[in-house]
Amino acid sequence: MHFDKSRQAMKAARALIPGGVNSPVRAFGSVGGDPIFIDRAQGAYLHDVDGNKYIDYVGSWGPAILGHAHPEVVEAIATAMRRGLTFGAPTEGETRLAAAINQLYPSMELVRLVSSGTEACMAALRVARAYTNRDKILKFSGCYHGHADMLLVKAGSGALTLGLPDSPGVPASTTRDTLTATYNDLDAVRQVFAANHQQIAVVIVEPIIGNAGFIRPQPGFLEGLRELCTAAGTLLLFDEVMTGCRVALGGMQGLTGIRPDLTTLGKVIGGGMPLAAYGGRRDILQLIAPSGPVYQAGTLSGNPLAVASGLKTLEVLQRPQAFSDLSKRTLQLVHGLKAAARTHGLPFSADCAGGMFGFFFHPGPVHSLEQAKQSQVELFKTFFHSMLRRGVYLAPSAFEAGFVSLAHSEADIERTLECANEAFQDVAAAR
Ligand code: KE4
Repeated sequence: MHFDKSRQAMKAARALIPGGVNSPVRAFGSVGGDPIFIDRAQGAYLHDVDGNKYIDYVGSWGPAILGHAHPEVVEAIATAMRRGLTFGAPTEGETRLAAAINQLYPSMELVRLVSSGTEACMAALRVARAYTNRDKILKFSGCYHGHADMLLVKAGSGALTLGLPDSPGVPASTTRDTLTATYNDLDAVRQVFAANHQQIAVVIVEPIIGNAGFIRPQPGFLEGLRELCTAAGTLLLFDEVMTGCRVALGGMQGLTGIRPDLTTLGKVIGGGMPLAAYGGRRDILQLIAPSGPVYQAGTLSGNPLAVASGLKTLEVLQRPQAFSDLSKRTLQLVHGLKAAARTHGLPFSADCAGGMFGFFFHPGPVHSLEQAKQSQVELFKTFFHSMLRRGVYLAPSAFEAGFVSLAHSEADIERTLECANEAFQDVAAAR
């Protein structure tokens, strides 16, 4: 396997695009080497510009849950395209998508469609601050909620991967009201609430962290947040941009029965097209313009092509057996990885929920960013490149989650585990 054309492509890209990529985590910054440039993708497979084929476990960071270029989604977009790409005026498809989301997320009594998860989180925080007439927000270290200024504090994902959890260019005045606590540490949260009595507008949380690797909430943590928020008149915002329709059709709120006041969604609900959403209690969301004074807008919000893609994706995902098959495949992958790592005596822990998984070169358990950072990133780098050379494309960062699609077959999972066994051998030899 050679990567000559990707290397040339990266050289050309660097001359015109910061770091050669349009999103930092794509740059292989923490694993070293140049990223592979994708030529095309189909189902569970990516094909790079050098003609190499990979089983894909990034899935564009979540959206490609049906597999790439699903024929029914492509046809839905093509049909929509022939009727016009964008109107800047309401369409009935947007109402149908809002209804589909509301059916899966009853807590989202009103839904506003936007173009990215960043926009969704930014707007949700704005309306939370307006509703409570409070300025402070509480987030958790290692959680990533997009790149809005006030959220770039101890952020996860690319910021963490590149060791830039707090970004230059963000005025202190903007993050002065952003409080942080350690994930899964309810006592720490109680202390923050006590020190900021009746001043916190909203707690924003990834109900399973997917941006510091895969970190599950401990029993009682999310329930504790719900109680603390209710008691303090603080809103609870589940950022389900990654977990939504991924860990379960109804997200973590569906799995846990916890009803957040606000929710953000993205990725899967656009099926690969730029679409995200925020929503929640009617008495909160009706403050959003034009029904209320809280301003938020977007030229391409609710774009007809993205809506067609999202509607078809959610339709296919809700077919009988679809989600249970996805969950089964993911579990098979994680069990196989743990077994293979164990035979090579490696410090390794892995976990999954629905079609989302993660692993650390760490004996586990990993309950927080602080613990995730104790994982052996050097072992991850060796594993990542060893898998890449064998035709398995993992997230190019030790602090990201992985994603399986409906297109991943039993044979793909078995092939992946064969490669993992050899890659773990490389890791053990390199130790
Ligand atoms: P976008 O603005 O990238 O659409 O969504 C931001 C966002 C918000 N909330 C959560 C929980 C998220 O995971 C994300 C984006 N996730 C990253 C993957 N770790 C996107 C990949 C990237 O930044 O290129």
